[in-house]
Formats: sequence, structure tokens, C-alpha cells
Amino acid sequence: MNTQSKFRLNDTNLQQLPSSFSVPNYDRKKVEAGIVHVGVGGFHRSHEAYYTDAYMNQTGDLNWGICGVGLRDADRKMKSILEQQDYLYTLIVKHPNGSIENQVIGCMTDFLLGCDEPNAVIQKMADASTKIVSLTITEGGYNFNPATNEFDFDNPDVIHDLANPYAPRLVFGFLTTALKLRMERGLPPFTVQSCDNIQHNGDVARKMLLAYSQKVDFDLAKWIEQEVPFPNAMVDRITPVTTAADMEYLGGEFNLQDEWPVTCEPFHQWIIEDKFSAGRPQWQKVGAQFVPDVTPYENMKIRLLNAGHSVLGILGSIHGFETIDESVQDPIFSQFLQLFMDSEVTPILPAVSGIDLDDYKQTLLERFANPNIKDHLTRICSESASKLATFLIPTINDNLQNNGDIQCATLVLAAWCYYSDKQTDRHNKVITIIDVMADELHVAAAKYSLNPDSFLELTSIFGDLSKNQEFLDIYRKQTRAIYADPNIKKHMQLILNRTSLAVS
Ligand code: CS2
Repeated sequence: MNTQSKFRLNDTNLQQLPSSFSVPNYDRKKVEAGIVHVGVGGFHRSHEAYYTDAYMNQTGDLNWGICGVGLRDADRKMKSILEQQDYLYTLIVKHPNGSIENQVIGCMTDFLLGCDEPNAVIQKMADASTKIVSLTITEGGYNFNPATNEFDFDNPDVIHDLANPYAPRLVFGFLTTALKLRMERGLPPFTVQSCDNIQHNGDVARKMLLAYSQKVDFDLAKWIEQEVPFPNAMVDRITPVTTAADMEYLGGEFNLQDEWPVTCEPFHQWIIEDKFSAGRPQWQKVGAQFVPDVTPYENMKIRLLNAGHSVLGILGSIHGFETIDESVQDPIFSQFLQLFMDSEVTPILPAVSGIDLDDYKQTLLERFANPNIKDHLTRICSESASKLATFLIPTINDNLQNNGDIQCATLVLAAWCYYSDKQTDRHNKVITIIDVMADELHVAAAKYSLNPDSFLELTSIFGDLSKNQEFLDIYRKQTRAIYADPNIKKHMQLILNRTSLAVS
């Protein structure tokens, strides 16, 4: 343990870092912010900012710095830490063999807090130097009603934003006023680039922005419709929540005081539709891929990786596991995941050009097993209502239509009912559940003993599944079995036993 006093991460102290650290090789004072990014969390910092920093290191093109934006009070901490660190932070890349690469990311130039200075955010977006406004605002940030997929005008923040165009709360208020200013000033629009993990993320952003802007100004909405590109993208890099141990590691090993580093896996992937109104970084030089249509890549990633995470997450939580690597180390869990991917997802995925699905699935298992990425099931299971509705339930529906298998995916829903009802693992240990629908999920699931299908009545999640007899027969049998004995591995094993993958 190092006992010397620590030095803070900032521009001046970069030279004190050991040579094993990679640091920006470009002159940070010359970086211009061509990108405004809303939602600076771990994922933005391990993904888009990582690619942009790598791009600057490689090409010396300094026109694509990132001005971070947070909209809510909860973003104040990020702003204040990044400000103190000259907008630098450490990316701690953890390999499965235990080796660690530490990289200081330098492409962020500034950070604005929308709830304190909304006009500064609007003016920054409206400025001619801004070419791209990118977003990681989570599914909830898109403000659609999950039952109808339409923009939710009943949200009190939307009502507030319509009345206060220069002091909005939600991203659509900011984008609309900034684009209006650009239209009035005769400037080209910026590209709206969603980096959220939702299918057709660009199309969703577009639909929501058009709905909102139509209420503000019809001509503006027409202009947005015709001029603003919203490229869809598939984004991927497993980024667990930063822990105190990550900071202690930097302090203990290197005397470095970084108050909010990011830990992630080495793997990263970014597949983007090439539609940009005012230029873009040549991210392909550092591994991003530009394609005409991202749909098959998104489907593959969401249905295998994200759904796979939920399979391990829900079942693993009931078993009493805490992290993804711990779950996937268990042969029953890894074989169950493999069976889910092979027999329920692969048959319904269209071929993906340039990708060998067997390799992709093998790599997924290896990524999940990375023992140095302690990805907690609390993060994986957070917002399961929206995740399962988009990552898993469509797979069940597709299989029901194609006479495919639904045993594994249905077991996850049956287990999720038990999990939402009891909110404990099989040993009665309380599970932390983070979900905007947590109360509704609990209320619906807790009626199980009165009505075994009560959980399925949440139609904004399950759609019409409760009307499908084939699904119902399996779901009822599985829930009954789990309520009788929450030893979830037993039920997974039963499904495995019916296949050649049975654990001997
Ligand atoms: C995870 C994702 O919680 C989740 O939904 O599956 O955050 C996952 O780690 C990322 O999509 C990986 O790119």
C-alpha cells in the first residue's frame, strides 16, 4: 500500500502518472467541442467518449471535443467532480486475465447543468460550432408511454416545458428550442445521435422530438422532419457501476485521486448508420463501423446480450448470486444461457452480415465470465420492466408465431413474478429492486395466490401474452413450481434435462 500523499487528476498532474497510463497525446487547450452530449454517466464515458478520445489521439483532429450536459440536480456531482479534474477521468479497462489498462480520457471540454443554467445549454446546442447532440438518457428519458409508444404529454415536466421554452427540464424541450434558434439563424441543424440501448434508438428519438416540436411550432417541426438526421446505432460495452474500490485502486496503486473513474471490459462495439447533417468524427478509424441499416446488429445485441443479462440477472438474483460473472461461472446457469441463446434466440435472428453468430455467442459467454468485471445483478435487473418488455418478450412472441421454443424465456418471466412478489432470494434475503414500476410490479405479482395470472395483467409490459394458451400453460406450470420451491436451479435443470445439454 502506497503511503505517499495523493495527487488529484488534472491537466497539471498528468505528468506525474506512471508511463503505464495512457494519456491524451493531443493539446487539450486546442480541443473544440463539436459534440454536446446529454447524460454523462459511466456508459458515455466508456463508449462514445472513449472512441472520440482514441480518434483524437490517432488523427490529431481536435474539432470533436465533447461538452457534457446533465439536465437534473442528480448530475451536479458529476459536473463538480469533472470540473475539479479539468474534465479528465480514468478509464480502468479490466481484462479477464487480471491485467488492467488505465487510460486518461481527455476529449471532454466542459460540463453544463441544465437545471441551473438552461439557457447556457440551449445556446451551446444552438451555436454553429455544435455539429452533433448525442444522448444517453436511458429509455425513460425518451418519455414515451410504454403501452402506446407515443410521446407522453401528460408528464408534468412536459407541461412545464411547453410553457417554459427557455427553461425546460426534459431533453426534448432543450433540443426544440435550440433547433428553433438554428432555423431562425439560418444555421444547419445538428445531428441527434442516440447512444441508448434501445432498438431503433434514432427513430425513437425522432418520433418523440417530432411529437413534441409539433406542439411548439409547426414550421419548426416540418424543418426538423426534413433536415435533422437521427442515425440509429448499436452500442456495446459492459460498464458496471463505479465503486469505492475503483477509486481505492487508483489511490493505492498510483497515488492518484480520481473521484469518479469508470471501469469497463476491453470489448467495445459501435455500429452506426451514416446519416450526419454537419459532419462527424471518422470514428471508423478507431473501430466503429458505419452501415446503411443497423437493425440486424441491434436485434442480435439486444436479444442475445441484453436479454442474456436479464436471464442471468433474474434467475441469479433468486438463487442468491450477486454478480454476472458469479452466475455464469455456475455450469447450470451458463448452460441454461447457452440453451436460451441457441434454441430460443438464434432461430429467430436474421443473418447478420459479417458476423458468425456462434463466435458472437461464445464471446458473450467469455465477456460475462470476466471475473474482474463485477457487474452487479442490481444494475442488471434495474428497470427490468422496460428491459424485459423490449429485450425478452419479443423473443417469446416471435417463437409463439413460429412454433419455436419458449421454455427458457418463460421461466424468466415466471421467476420475475416470484421475484417481484417476494422481493427476496430463495433464502429470504432481501433483493434491492430499482424500477420505476417497482410498486406496480409488486402489487400485481403479490396477487398471485388469488390469481395465478395476475402478474400478466400488466399489459404495458406483457402485451397480449395472457391470451396465448401455449404460453399460459408453460407459465402457470413454471410459476407453480417456483412458488412451491424457489430453488431456481432445479427448474433450470429440468429444462436442461430435456435437451442434450443436460448437466451430468
Ligand atoms: C445491461 C446493459 O443492464 C443492462 O441492460 O444488459 O447495460 C449492458 O451491460 C450493455 O448494453 C452492454 O453494452
